[in-house]
Amino acid sequence: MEKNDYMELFHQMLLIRLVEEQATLLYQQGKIGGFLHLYIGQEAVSSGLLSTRQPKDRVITAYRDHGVAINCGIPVKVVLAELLGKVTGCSEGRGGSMHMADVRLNFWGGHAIVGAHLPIAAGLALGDRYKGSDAVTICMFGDGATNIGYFHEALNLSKVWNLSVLWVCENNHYGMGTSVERASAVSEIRQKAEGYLIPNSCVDGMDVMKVREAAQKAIETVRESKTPYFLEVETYRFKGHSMGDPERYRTSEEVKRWQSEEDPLGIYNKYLLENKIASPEEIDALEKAAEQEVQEALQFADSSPEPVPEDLYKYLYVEIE
Ligand SMILES: Cc1ncc(C[n+]2csc(CCOP(=O)(O)OP(=O)(O)O)c2C)c(N)n1
Ligand SMILES: [Mg+2]
Repeated sequence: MEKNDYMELFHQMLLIRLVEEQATLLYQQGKIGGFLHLYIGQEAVSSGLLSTRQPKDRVITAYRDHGVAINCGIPVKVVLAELLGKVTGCSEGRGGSMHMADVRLNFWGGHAIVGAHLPIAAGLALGDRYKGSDAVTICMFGDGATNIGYFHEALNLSKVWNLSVLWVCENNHYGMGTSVERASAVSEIRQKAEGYLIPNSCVDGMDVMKVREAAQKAIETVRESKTPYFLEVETYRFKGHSMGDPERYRTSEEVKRWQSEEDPLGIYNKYLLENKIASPEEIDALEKAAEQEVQEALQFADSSPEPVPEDLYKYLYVEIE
């Protein structure tokens, strides 16, 4: 990795943190409709994972998707515009928080139904197999999704058909209000992949360098072996499941401990300094520039127009020329 690559990784994580903090304020101001699931605490997962993908590799995720969208290359101003329901958003304001997508960037969304995008990932990979492409489909989902039927159907088919899917479980220890231990018969999630003879491993998701290394290996294993692989990433969400979660299922001490000892931005900041990759001044400058970038993006999103009512029925059907 060159110095620029290290700095870009920090930049990506910072952008996600800052966008999510802005989203919190915008939601409190009533400017965001529907639900809002924040990625704060999990920045190192998608930043590390997607820093190693090739443009032909497809990405698909659940509803906690703002960070994934940014890592896939959707500009911050376009993500914020989508959150505000503006026509300049990546789904022209029709998708909102849970339905970020841009297939030109090979980002296949943002899906609200728990587990339902796993069979779609299998389908994307089946399409690539037909075309003779060596692209890998990277499918991200939560621990909760592994208790859903779709998960088992999709893993089974990926093995039966030898599909090039990297299954990535973001184990943040909780579903909507239930811990893994209470909801899942198997609390070491990666064991579920054993049931389908899919090779697997687990990595610390708070350390972006560890995620990157594990992801690089996993993606190349899938590309070369043309069979699925399962990567469990252990992480933690620092905020509630969505806005307005009373969080009765965990203690504030537990949350504070993760926030102070396991902050992915803090861990990577320390890594950059200790390995003399960046000076404190360079890190400060990067932080200031990212803040400025997000402020400008916010102005763009806020001043963008809303979709017009006449376009309400647009995109219901494919228009054939
Ligand atoms: C099929 C289905 N059942 C229930 C829900 C309600 N629901 C939304 S998120 C969620 C929990 C999912 O947890 P997990 O997969 O661990 O993802 P996380 O929120 O932790 O990222 C539930 C039950 C849903 N969206 N879809
Ligand atoms: Mg979870």
